[in-house]
Amino acid sequence: PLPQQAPVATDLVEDLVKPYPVKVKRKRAKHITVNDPDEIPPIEANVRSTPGIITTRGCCYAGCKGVVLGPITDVIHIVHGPIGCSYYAWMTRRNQADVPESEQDFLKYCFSTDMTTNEIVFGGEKKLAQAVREAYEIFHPKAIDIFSTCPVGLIGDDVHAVAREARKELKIPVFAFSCEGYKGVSQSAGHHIANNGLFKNVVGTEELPAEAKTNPFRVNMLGEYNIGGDAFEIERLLNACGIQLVATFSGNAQLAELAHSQDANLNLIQCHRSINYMATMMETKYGIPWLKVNFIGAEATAKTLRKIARYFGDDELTARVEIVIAEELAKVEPVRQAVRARVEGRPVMLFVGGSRSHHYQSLFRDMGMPVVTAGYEFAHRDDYEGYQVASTIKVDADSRNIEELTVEADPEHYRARKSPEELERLKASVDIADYKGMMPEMAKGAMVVDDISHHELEQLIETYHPALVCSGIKDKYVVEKMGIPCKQLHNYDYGGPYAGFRGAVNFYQEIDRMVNSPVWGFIPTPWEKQSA
Ligand code: CFM
Ligand code: HCA
Repeated sequence: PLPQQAPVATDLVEDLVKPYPVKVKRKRAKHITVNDPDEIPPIEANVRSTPGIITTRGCCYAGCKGVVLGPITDVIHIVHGPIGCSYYAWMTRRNQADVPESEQDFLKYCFSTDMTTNEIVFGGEKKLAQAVREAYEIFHPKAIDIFSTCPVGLIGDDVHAVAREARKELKIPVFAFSCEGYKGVSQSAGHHIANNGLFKNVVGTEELPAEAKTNPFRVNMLGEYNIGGDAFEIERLLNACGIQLVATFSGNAQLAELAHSQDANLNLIQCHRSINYMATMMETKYGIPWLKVNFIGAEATAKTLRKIARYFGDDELTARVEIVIAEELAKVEPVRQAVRARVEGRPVMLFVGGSRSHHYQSLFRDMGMPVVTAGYEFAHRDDYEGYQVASTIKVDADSRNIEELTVEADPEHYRARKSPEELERLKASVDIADYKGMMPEMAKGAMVVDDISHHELEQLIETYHPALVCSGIKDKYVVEKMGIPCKQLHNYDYGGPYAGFRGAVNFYQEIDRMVNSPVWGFIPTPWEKQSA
């Protein structure tokens, strides 16, 4: 059931954009709408931010290096650019890894060419080639990747030529990414560039050893970056159910795991926004079907495990999954009930990235906290309005039916066409009530705001008097100075994991501590100041 919704002022859209100049007003109004799950209103998304509105978006380099490729532990990631591009992204995302002693781990390092005026004027290729050589001589990594920042594209350094030469010289894979920060309109372009490079250069370059192929339930997790340890909890649950995790793209990931990931027989997508490209390419080339999942929230995790079991259609697996769910929920439920009694009905606002503003609504639903307004920084329209939920299967948002799609297969590469039985199992595993996108799963009357500005955020806080705002570092202290606790849903502040069952317990307790802390009583909110 959808959560209860607080009443909304009907002229709020008009109010929010009122102080803007005419052109900006017209533009921003298209990104703001009042939700109706039965008749999804259109919303503008994935377009250039309006200059000057103070967006919270990241850049193409952030999406490529920071998000998708940076978490790979045994590759040296060299950033070709001014040192700030590296410094401000150094461990701030809190993607974690648990690397065996015998393996290389460069996660905590920060490699940069430290581009300065000299390279801007005379070119930076030589310095880059030298940096690659030095990194190799000191660390002897299995592979090196190079990431372009804004100035690289502007001055025209050929990073791919440097990578080519380095490959010949060092005899290890060296690949470059043209992910200059200004490309595209957000980090989204960087995800796409990273997925293409990873698919072209890494996936399928190794085989899973025969002894690792005996379990018929072999999955990859796609779009799970192990922020605050989420991937550890997901792996624990999959193991407990007897499901083999081949690779995670790319949380706690080593190159070899990604290189033989084509030997999994199902892809599970957690963050659709950053990695749907990979799922599609792996389906087309290797015939691996994919399923959209959500491990955020206890109810959502239980559903996800059942969905996987339904796909494999094995009685023993199904029985094991039910045992795991029962055992885990028995531990979750007392905490959930206790917290719910203290937080129920208190309004929340959610403005994060490209998928969490949707997924975290499951956790707030568990606690009975209504999400009165939410939006993404950079997601695309399908993330708002509804997207494909499994390979070759789409839930039609209007009729709520399952539609079958045909895959445009490349006959040269397409190895294993899906059998009719596989298709049937896929269909059976898709619950059409689930994962249709943010708006079909949000209450009627909730405000949806894309690429929110600071002005809009502040005004929405004054309108809704939320008990909690969830956002990132660019808003956190602005919000807290207004007397409202702000939970970072990017890096989880100092907490996590929040995925799976243990994660849900962590999250309930954390939110309880935050919204019920007496400290907020000492900071008057703007509306308390006004009435004083
Ligand atoms: Fe996917 Fe992410 Fe997100 Fe994302 Fe990001 Fe992130 Fe995010 Mo920050 S991949 S879209 S580009 S779930 S870094 S781990 S928290 S904005 S909501
Ligand atoms: C990025 C990474 C980021 C930023 C988080 C924030 C992350 O976009 O460059 O603004 O708080 O999750 O670390 O999304």
